[in-house]
Amino acid sequence: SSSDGSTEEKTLAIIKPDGLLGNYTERIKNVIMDSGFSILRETITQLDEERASTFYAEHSSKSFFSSLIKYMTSGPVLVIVLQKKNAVADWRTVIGPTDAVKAKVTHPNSIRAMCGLDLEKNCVHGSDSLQSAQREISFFFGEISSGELVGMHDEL
Ligand code: RTP
Ligand code: MG
Repeated sequence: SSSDGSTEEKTLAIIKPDGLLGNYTERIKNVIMDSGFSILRETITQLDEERASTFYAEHSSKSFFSSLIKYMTSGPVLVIVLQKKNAVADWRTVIGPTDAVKAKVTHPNSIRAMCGLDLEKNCVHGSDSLQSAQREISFFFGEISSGELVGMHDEL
């Protein structure tokens, strides 16, 4: 599969606990729609320590890991499967850099600039590669058939 923008891709977005608590969902969804993404699936869930640790396993040896897990389990999250051409890279562009403080300076129109607080509390997640996207979508939703109708979703 390619990531050159020529084929439809799916990616995983999460509105993190601070994003949901701050009532940013509607504004984030407006950005999603304005950026040309389709929402394939969405679900609200409360991550426990084990599920959050598995989801972010790549960071398990980092100094910020325990703080990240505490943050991601501090309240419910909204998990969304997005689809469009070049979805993985385009969603990363739309959300902006990891550090929301820097995002406000360098990418003022990004989602993290809009609703993020700092390097940790940055209000949204985006898969970092096609491979990560596939793993993360399966983690929350199991397998989604490639022929699935755009616009079908199970909640909200
Ligand atoms: P995400 O995976 O959530 O989309 O974020 P990302 O790719 O931009 O950043 P990543 O390096 O994967 O880090 C995952 C999340 O960990 C928190 N973080 N804290 N205190 C720190 O140094 C630090 N660095 C990262 C953030 O919540 C980041 O989104
Ligand atoms: Mg990441």
